[in-house]
Amino acid sequence: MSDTPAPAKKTNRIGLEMASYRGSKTTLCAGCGHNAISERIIDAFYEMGVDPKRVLKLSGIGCSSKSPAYFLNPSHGFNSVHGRMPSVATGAMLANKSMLSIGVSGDGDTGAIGIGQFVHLMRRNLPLIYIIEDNGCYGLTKGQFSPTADLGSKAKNGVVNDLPPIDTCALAIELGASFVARSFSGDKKQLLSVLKAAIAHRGTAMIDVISPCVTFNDHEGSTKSYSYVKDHDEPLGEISFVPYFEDINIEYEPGSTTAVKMHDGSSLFLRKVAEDYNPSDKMTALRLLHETSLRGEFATGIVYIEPDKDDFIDTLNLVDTPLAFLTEQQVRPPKAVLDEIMESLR
Ligand SMILES: Cc1ncc(C[n+]2csc(CCOP(=O)(O)OP(=O)(O)O)c2C)c(N)n1
Ligand code: SF4
Ligand SMILES: [Mg+2]
Repeated sequence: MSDTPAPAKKTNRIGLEMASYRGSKTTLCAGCGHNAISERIIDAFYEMGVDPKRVLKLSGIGCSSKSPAYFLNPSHGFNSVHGRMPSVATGAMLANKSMLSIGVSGDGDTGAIGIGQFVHLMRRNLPLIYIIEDNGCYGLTKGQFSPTADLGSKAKNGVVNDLPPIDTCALAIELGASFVARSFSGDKKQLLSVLKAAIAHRGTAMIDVISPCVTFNDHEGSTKSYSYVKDHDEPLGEISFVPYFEDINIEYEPGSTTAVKMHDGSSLFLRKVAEDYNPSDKMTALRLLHETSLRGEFATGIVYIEPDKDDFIDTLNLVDTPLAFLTEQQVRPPKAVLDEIMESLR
């Protein structure tokens, strides 16, 4: 028997092992894009050293909305009603603004039944990482077209979609979201950088992740299959993210790189493919989304960013102490004030 001590387990900067960021075993189909996204979420929160007990996981209904069970087990979670996650997230963040919220939705959950809630979430800029696991179909109810399915896309049974898609990124930019990205579940490196930047962002970070449904939407004729997305992915450039707790030690050419200072002091470097692409310009971002979609392509990366925009909590001018921690005496007006109000109503 060897008396060599077992090697110490690897921990992150707050002393937690990767196991503290994992969730329950997935019940989704093997190969589902949603599982790869859960893996990247685990990596991003571990590498950023976020305390999972400070995290609130939210979702609606769908295969995608089951995902929060498969990451960050020690976090708080609320699996809400179909399309209604934004209102639950809003209530939760107003009650306790010290939490870091991550919501997972589907393209059906967001683009169909939940579109009304999505619209108001984006215009409020609530601090929330909002991920759409976008497979262009209702996976949980056996593959019907969702509102992000492309015009002319074919279902497994041969039916052709005759409605134009909603581009959730364009909609989010138009409505006022301050961080809008598109990625692909099969692009580990890009998705991890986008997620880390979203963790550092304060405001709504809307990430549409194309995430193929291997059971109902991965055949020829689908524009959300693994092979179609691999052939039509147009990365906007390379993303390097340096968290505030690390030294900036990356090489970049100033001429072709945009450096963005994040709310928490982290740095985001966007090495552009197209020289004229400016992710802080709304019109450029909307034009890019429109032009790539006309070519049947997906632009991936951070499409739009406005790191200093006031979020919903700032707009409401809440007291410093999270509302959930205020005492009864602090929230109830004194009797004299109530008497005065009553008197004024006579
Ligand atoms: C109020 C209500 N209407 C309809 C349903 C049925 N339903 C469950 S999941 C779903 C769509 C899921 O699609 P999506 O959000 O894209 O998630 P995916 O399963 O594709 O990940 C529907 C219509 C429901 N659960 N509740
Ligand atoms: S049905 Fe589709 S979306 Fe649902 S778990 Fe299976 S592969 Fe994923
Ligand atoms: Mg879906």
